[in-house]
Amino acid sequence: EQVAAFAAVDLGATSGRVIRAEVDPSSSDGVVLREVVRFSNGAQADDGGTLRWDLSALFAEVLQGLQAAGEAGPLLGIGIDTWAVDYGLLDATGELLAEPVAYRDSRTELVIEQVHASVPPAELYGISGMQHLPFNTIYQLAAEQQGPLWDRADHALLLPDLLAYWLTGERVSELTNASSTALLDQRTGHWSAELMDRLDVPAGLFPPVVQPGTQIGTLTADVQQRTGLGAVPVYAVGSHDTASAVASVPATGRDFAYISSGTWSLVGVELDAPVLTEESRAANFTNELGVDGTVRYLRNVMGLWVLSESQRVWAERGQEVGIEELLAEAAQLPARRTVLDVDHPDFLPPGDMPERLAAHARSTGQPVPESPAEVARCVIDSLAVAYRRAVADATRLSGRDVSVVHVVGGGSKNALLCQAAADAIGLPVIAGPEEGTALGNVLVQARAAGALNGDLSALRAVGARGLPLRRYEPDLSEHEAWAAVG
Ligand code: LRH
Repeated sequence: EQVAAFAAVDLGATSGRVIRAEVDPSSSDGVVLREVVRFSNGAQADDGGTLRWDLSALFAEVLQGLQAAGEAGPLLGIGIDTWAVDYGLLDATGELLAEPVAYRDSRTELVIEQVHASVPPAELYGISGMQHLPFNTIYQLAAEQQGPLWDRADHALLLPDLLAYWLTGERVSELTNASSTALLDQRTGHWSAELMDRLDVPAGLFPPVVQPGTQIGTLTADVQQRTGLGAVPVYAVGSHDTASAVASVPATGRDFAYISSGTWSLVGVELDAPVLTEESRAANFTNELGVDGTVRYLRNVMGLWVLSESQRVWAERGQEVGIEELLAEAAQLPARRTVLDVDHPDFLPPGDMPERLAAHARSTGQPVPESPAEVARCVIDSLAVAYRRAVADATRLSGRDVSVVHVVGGGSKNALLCQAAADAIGLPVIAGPEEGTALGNVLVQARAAGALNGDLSALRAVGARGLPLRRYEPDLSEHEAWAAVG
């Protein structure tokens, strides 16, 4: 009997991977993931200083990965997820007009006020449900309107949809990622004609919205030839990586909070309906749409980006420090010596994080982290405090009680951070799966292809089988010290 095999394409801001997944609901493992290709990623400044993704190069990596994934046997489906909010503009013939601008570029700074003059923030929140992030697509498009490509832009595709277009020739807007643009109407799950009209965005710029689990198309003849694959279907999954990550949470009940921990840490709860109160807006909580009608009520915490960017800067100066070594040394240092607001906009753009952390430490009268290990300790502690606040706010504002916190994604391997999170929040942390995003991607396409069935909790149960999860109990004496920080 042939197992059902799928390929998950999962692109993150610092690395991308293609994973071959074998799905067998009758086996003790349920889903087995095998990474076939991994490549690094990062935005680069172009000649004019604009930060861009080299999506064409990433697509070449994706094709190689798909080829490798198919070498072990036929694929029943392909699903794609990436980070949210970014997009490519296409001309009338479907050609990409320029490599996509990366969300950490500063181009929106000058247009946010203009957008808010057309649509006041409170009104915008009522329609879109999105927290204010300066890089939300709505602001990026406003900057684009003043740029050279706008007149030739007939179509916009969010990045996973753009990759799917290149694979299949079909253009769609997948729902979970579309919600991250702040141009979707929360109440209908479709593009807001009203917002688009008031912001002079042509109504048909983005293609119609499809639900995760929709078949987008099949591989084009050209892609088949380049990958050695057949006419494999490409399915829309939770194409916003965070949607797929949260779909993989190995929870049995509903009383959980999650931290999707990668470049960002997305911290919140899963709800059936959005929270659109003024208090929620003021607390900068977002209502992102998830798979199967769920709402991810969460806040973006700046995440391990601050540390990976520090490592990049040290390496540039000839001081390579591996993450394992850094964390082992940080674990020897006293906790909470310096706790900073890592969500401050200063930490959003690429650059000299150790220096920015030092400046924040000085201005708040705390010891300046000097060595790499001290910087790591400071980042971990600051994240733990940000997690504590986000979980407290999410539960208070939504009324959802939580008894456990699931950490999924690459950051689930970080034992120091997981224990600090458990201690700071005062709840057990369950860490894993590490490749949560790929797992969530696979669960949704496997159901669409008929290899799995059931609701989200049934999918989660299959995905959870055989996972090496780790549990961190909160140390209650430590909890008091964390709580005292705020
Ligand atoms: C995480 C993520 C997050 C978004 C950000 C742009 O990768 O998708 O959910 O807010 O990137």
